[in-house]
Amino acid sequence: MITIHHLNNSRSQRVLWLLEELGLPYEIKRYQRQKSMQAPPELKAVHPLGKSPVLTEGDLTLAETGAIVTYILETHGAGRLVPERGSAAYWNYQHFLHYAEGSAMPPLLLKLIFSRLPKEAPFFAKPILTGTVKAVNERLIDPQLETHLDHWERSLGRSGWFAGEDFSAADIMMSFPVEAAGSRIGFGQRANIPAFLQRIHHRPAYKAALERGGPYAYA
Ligand SMILES: N[C@@H](CCC(=O)N[C@@H](CS)C(=O)NCC(=O)O)C(=O)O
Repeated sequence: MITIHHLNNSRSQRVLWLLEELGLPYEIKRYQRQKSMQAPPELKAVHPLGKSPVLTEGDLTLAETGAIVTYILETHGAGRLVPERGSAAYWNYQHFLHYAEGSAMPPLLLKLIFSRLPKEAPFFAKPILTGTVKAVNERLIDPQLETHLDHWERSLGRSGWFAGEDFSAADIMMSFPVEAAGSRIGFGQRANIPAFLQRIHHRPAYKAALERGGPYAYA
């Protein structure tokens, strides 16, 4: 039996969604974020990184969403949610599978960390930090994020999905950066990205995963 070590309100939601799309049985072991938003120490007993998601099945303990998604698809997917191997869509799919955590999330994480800095600083440091954060946002983070959003908008313009003509696991992987960008910076005038979000939110498996996983707020 597949077990997902699931931190509330986290990336782990994508794995539950994939399992629901595939109709596979699984169990959830739940962990609650601490006040600091960090995972509780019990997760380190499951995997040394102490992050979620982690999948366990038999003797296997696997961390990192992209690896977990690939494992589930290769061992239990029966070819579903992956474009035809070797096709152009397949390589686009591979791009988004790796890109979601490898390239899209880092600037979004920077944006989140920098936005919290002035709020958490002592009062005398707030003005300096506010100015520094504004400069870093304007010169570094925001232009990078605009480039990422343009890439998503253009890619979704082809079929409404990130890779090929059909919904695939690349869309599940990309959902987290897309949701995070929506709550941190918005999509500007772009239409394809919010339309993608609407489409995924209507999928029965997405809703079923939310019911099992709990509220999800993309903070
Ligand atoms: N790239 C990793 C990121 C894992 C990760 O940072 N997970 C977050 C949940 S969104 C976490 O466990 N945060 C709690 C913490 O860092 O203590 C993946 O996709 O699995």
